[in-house]
Amino acid sequence: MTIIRSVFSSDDINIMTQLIEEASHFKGLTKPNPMVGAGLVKNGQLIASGVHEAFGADHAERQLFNSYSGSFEGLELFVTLEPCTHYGNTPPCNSLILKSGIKRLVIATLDPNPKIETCLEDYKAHGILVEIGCCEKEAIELNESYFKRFLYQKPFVSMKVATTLDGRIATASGDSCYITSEESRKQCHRLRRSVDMIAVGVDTVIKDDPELTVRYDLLDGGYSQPNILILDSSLRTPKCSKLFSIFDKDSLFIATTCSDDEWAAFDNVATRIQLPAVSHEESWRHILSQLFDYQIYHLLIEGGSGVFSSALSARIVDRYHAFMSPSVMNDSHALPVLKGPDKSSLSSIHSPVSRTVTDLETDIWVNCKYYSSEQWLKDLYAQS
Ligand code: AOF
Ligand code: ZN
Repeated sequence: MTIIRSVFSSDDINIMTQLIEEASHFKGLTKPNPMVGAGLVKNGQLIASGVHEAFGADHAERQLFNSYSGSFEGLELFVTLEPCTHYGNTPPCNSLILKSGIKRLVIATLDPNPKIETCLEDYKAHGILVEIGCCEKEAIELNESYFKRFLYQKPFVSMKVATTLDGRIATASGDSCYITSEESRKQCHRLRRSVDMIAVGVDTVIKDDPELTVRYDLLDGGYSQPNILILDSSLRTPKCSKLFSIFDKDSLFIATTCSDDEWAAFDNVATRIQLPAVSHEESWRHILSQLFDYQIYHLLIEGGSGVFSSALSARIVDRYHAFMSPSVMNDSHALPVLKGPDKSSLSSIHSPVSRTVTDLETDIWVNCKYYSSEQWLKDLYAQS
């Protein structure tokens, strides 16, 4: 079916932008389901809104309809994602909408979930004008790991680095606590609670013995601790690492090329991601496809330099978060953030499609996006 996307007024865009913003406050609470916002509009004004607040809770549309007690006659409904048509954790939202009496339905973007049927004709038959495409790129960005999961069957990959202004992540002796400000670190923990898994290399585990947990009381309110992945081809992870006392076998994964005999010592404490003997760069493809089978839809890479470099070389990174302190080390032996192969030319520079810059106390946070929202939209509409 060819779906025509409409052109929208600035009032429409403002309303959808507000709903996307309201939905985004629940980042990390709805996963693996999407964040969704819905609003009722009268004479160009948003008069009531609803959001999807947690996995398994009412969808945004139902939350809105339950909280609104006025008449629906002649109202418009705005939704940041196409309404569902299936019985899942909750009954379908399209039947609520069909019998509501609204006159116009504005949808930011179609839903890539194959369970959802696009039923534009049904809305039309009930006298509802449907318009699609209002703030569609923003709506995709709101749920980027959800869209990647259904469009490409791959986990979304983010990478987070904390550096000095001269791009160093630790002193020559390995000291890195802490280069960035407390505000930067808090933001990093917010990032952690929004993902399904954090990945680090075995050298980081050996040198730093990290906990990789969400702290600063940021788990209060129903958030969950992400799973952990250690990239450790020859199984050098020390059994006394803190990670083993914090995480159990179901939440701690090790990607390795080791033999069954070598693995035996870890079998009761970690889940194995078995890799073929290929380069680190090539191994990412195998890692991501196995993680996807474990329902890992958003992976956050946290170090160290070798892991960052192989992920960038493999072109698997969708977002690069650089938390940068304005200080410099000015020491050529200090650890650089990247240790890529020495083959770059200006034409091979890895440039993002877009980026935002945010002040965090003394630091800046550069958030680079590498995927093309336009391409994702093309692929979404080609599939529907
Ligand atoms: C949500 N929240 O507000 C909307 C969703 O697991 P279920 O039964 O709740 O269904 C999840 C699917 O419902 C989800 O993948 C998406 O296709 C659709 N819409 N989901 O979690 C919402 N509107
Ligand atoms: Zn629904």
